[in-house]
Amino acid sequence: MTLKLYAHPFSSYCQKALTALYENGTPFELRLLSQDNPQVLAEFAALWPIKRFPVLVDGSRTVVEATIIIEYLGLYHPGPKPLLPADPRAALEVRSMDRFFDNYISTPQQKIVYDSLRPEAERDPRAVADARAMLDTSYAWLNNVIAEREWAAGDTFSLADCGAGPFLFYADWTHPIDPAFAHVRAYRQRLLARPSFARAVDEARPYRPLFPLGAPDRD
Ligand SMILES: N[C@@H](CCC(=O)N[C@@H](CS)C(=O)NCC(=O)O)C(=O)O
Repeated sequence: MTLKLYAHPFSSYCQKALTALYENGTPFELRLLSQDNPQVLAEFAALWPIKRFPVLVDGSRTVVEATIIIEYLGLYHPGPKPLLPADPRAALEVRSMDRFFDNYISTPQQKIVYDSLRPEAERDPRAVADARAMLDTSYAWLNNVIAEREWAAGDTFSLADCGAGPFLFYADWTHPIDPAFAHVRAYRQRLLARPSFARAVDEARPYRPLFPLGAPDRD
């Protein structure tokens, strides 16, 4: 039974799941979420009324949330490169870093972008300022942590790096990482050089004009 991923290549959370799939060479069918594919959109809405993507379908099973999709793949469709350590104590550090990237890099980054899409009168400058402050705090914290590590949780590329790639990618476009955070910038470059994430970035290139704040001419 072919795995189906309901996703869009330009979406950061989809790139998180795609990086895991590419990392392990896991075969799947992309169900592209696009206004040009009303049938796919209808299937997606029926599968997950919350309508956040990606969503993975494995036979009769629907799996939501990028982190859970990656954990699910490791359990039911393992490949050559496990993205969570077998040792539960080591896995805790990976999960902790995964939560950091979701909650304190991606969430404030998305808040800034979604705010920019609202009509002027409905924007929330205070929330945007708070989100920018959170990103600065997160960059500073990460700069210390990643100074000692090649990957988010140590020497091995993991679940946490699958999210770190797209989230730092778009966070830097949204709220540039100050050159003072040299370790974060170097880590972002290591992620961009990782073939699995580089493939996701390349597949999303045609969609760059869609970036609401304007995509910079780099990366
Ligand atoms: N908690 C979800 C978040 C997924 C998410 O926010 N996806 C974005 C695309 S990157 C989305 O669905 N946006 C559509 C919307 O907000 O309506 C996960 O971890 O998968």
